[in-house]
This record gives sequence, structure tokens and C-alpha cells, in this order.
Amino acid sequence: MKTQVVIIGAGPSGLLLSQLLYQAGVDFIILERQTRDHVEGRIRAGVLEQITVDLLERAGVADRMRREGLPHHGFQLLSEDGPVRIDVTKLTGKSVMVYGQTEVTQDLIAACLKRGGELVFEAGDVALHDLETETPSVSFIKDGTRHQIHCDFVAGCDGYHGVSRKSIPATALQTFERVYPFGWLGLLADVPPCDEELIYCSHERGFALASMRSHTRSRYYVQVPLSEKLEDWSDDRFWQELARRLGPDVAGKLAVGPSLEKSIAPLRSFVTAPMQWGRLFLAGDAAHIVPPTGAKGLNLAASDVAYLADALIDWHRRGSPDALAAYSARALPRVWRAERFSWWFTNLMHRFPDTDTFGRQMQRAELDYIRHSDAAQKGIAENYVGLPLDWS
Ligand code: FAS
Ligand code: PHB
Repeated sequence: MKTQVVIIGAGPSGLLLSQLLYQAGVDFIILERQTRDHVEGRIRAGVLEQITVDLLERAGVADRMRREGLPHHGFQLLSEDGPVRIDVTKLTGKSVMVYGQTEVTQDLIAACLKRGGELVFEAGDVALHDLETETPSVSFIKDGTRHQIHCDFVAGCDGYHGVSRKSIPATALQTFERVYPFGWLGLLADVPPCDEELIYCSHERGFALASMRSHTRSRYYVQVPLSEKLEDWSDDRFWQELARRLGPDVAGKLAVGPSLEKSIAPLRSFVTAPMQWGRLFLAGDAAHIVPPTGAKGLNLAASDVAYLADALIDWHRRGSPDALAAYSARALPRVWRAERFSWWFTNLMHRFPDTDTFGRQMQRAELDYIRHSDAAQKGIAENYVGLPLDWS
């Protein structure tokens, strides 16, 4: 088998890249380890930056998002000292789109299959070969048979636990990591959201987030120690803990109901540099991870794909390798800016085991400063709506 680009992973990165390459006439094949149902059933991100919305429009997969997505113009920071609303539209002129990653993935898969795209689910034992040559290839097992695909380039869109980054010699890259001493226990339920906008809550018992997927479906999170077991968290226990952290005013508007999904996600900050090696290019979680506090994970995947698609299309049309050679150098500054915001926001809003009374006062003082400072609020707002793709 021969193609121009083998894309490993049918998450948002791989699927969005495939759609942009298809539109430019670049041949590709996507290899996905899981089943379609498994991929389409994942519950993850919920907030899209304008850059991501624009990319989905460009990719021709924005119809349902336009119908069902919820444009949001602000969000709330809540602590024992009260709420402060960050009016992102007043401060930046932009908004964000509340539309689940689950839906984005389903829309992209539907578009790929509708045009007869080469999307192989349950592709096992994917292996990358000869990445440092001009004739790389990828092998995989499907229905008991090993296949080999010769290609020009490999796009590693296979997430943090994928095979792509691990195919790069450790001596060829540098990694940077911060593992947080807690996780997020998330719950999805068909109940109306407790507020029209997202609420990020800093409480002495820990962080909580009130989010949503629609006017009838809510997504909530509470910070939990890494030692917590999902089976110890009944729905009732979750709702009671969430209500305690949100406080009586918000809890009074909290509709509860049976969970559709419940899971604990660990939090880490992680960056691989460079994001390429030979003919392999990493995009999305394969290259970096952010704590979900700043709603940057999915949006960073989208900006990586924008850079990589442009570079692959440039090579396809003009035969120029320059943009591909510069991919990582172009992508990493935006990655680090989002890493910083996500790390800062996580430190501000969460309770760390070593947060002493002084540390808690510093968090309260920073929230107080934000409450009174337009400049501080504008700084948060411009990061939340998404920094420019290319910031000179
Ligand atoms: P993904 O991990 O989504 O996709 C990678 C794909 O590659 C998967 O389908 C996987 O099955 C496949 N794959 C892996 N190894 C393979 C192999 N060897 N061969 C073939 N295929 C392989 N971000 C937010 O902004 N907000 C959130 O609330 C949020 N919550 C999250 C919760 C969890 C549990 C996780 C893990 C992430 C969360 N994220 C969140 C981040 C998340 O949204 C990612 O940023 C986003 O999924 C990145 O998309 P991809 O880069 O496509 O990686
Ligand atoms: C979500 O709705 O899943 C969500 C929203 C905002 C975040 C993180 C997660 O910062």
C-alpha cells in the first residue's frame, strides 16, 4: 500500500488533519487502534476557541456546531470571597463555543466516512519504520493480517499514550513535565446546567467546575486526591460534594440526576520538543498535555493541525520542505503559552497538599486582585479565548 501521509489516531487531531488534507487533494490514511464506538463515546473537552471554530468551518464540518453549539461571552470565578465574572467578549471582542469534543469527533468521523475516507478502525500493533529516510512506512495488523503502508510522511496524532512519540529516540527530543497531586472526577448528566455560563470554583475542599454540553446536559468536575477510587463515588456523594463547593447560592440552582458517565482523569503538564523527527510530525496530545483547567487541550490540538496541514499542503503544492522543517518551531511558542496559562490557572484554583495558610491567602489575594483589576481580567480573557496562531 502507498499513500502520501499516514495519520496515526482518529481523535480530533488526526480527524481534523485528514479533513484539511482531503480538501487540498493530499492522499492519506488514518489508522485508529480503537473501535468507532469507543472513539465516538469518549467524553472530554467542552470549550472551543474561535480559532478551533474557524478551522472546523474551513474543514466543512461546522453545520451541527452552528446549530447546537452555545456561544459563551464570559465565565465566573467563584471563591469563598464571592464571584467575579470574566467578560471575555467585552475584554477581547471574542467569544468561545461550548460544544463537546465528543460531538466534534462524531462530526469529523461522519465527514470522513461520507467521502469514503481511508479510516481504519481496530488497527492493531501500529509500528513506524525508516522515519529518518525519504521512504518511511507504517505497519499494522488488521483482521489478523499485517499490512505495510509506504508513505512520504507520518502524522503522529495518537495522543499521550500513543506509539508515535515513543518511536523517536530519547536522545532526539527533550520532554518537560509537571504531574499534579490530584485528578478531576467528572460527571455527565441530562440535567439543565446550574448557570448560563461556566463556573470555576476555588473552595477549601478543592476545585470544582460547573460546565455543560447543552441547555439540558451538564458536565461537572470536582478535584479529588489521586488515591480516590471511582467506585467510592456514588452519584449522591458526587452531587453533595459539588453542592458544598459551589456554595448555597449556586447549589440552590443545581439540578441533580443519574450520571450518564463518571470518570477520574489525572492532571499533568507535558511538552515534547521538538515536535518532529525525520518524516514524523507530532500533533495534539501526542506532543503535549495541559491540565484541563484552561480548556486548552483540544484547542492546542487544533492549532497544531493548522500549522501541520499548511506545511504538508505547501509541500504537496510547491514541493517545498521549508514549512515542514519549521513546523515544530512554529507550533511550540503557542504550546508553551497555553501550558503557562493552564499551569497558572490550575495553581490558582486548586488546593495542593502543601497549600499552607499563607499559600491559601496568596490564592485569595490573587482572586481579589482579579476582581478589582480590568488589566488582570483582560489577561485571563485573552488566554481563555485563545492567543493568536502567530504572535510576532
Ligand atoms: P486523543 O487522545 O484525543 O486521540 C488520540 C487517538 O489515537 C485516540 O483515538 C487513540 O485511540 C488513538 N491511538 C492511541 N494510540 C494508538 C496507536 N498505537 N495506534 C493507533 N491509534 C492510536 N481537554 C480540554 O480542553 N478540556 C477537557 O475537559 C479535557 N478533558 C480530558 C479528559 C481526559 C480523560 C483526557 C485523556 C483528555 C482531556 N482533555 C481535555 C484533553 C483532550 O481533549 C485532548 O486535548 C484531545 O483529546 C487531544 O486530541 P488528540 O490529540 O486527537 O488526542
Ligand atoms: C468541559 O466542559 O468538559 C470543560 C470545560 C472547561 C474546562 C474544562 C472542561 O476548562
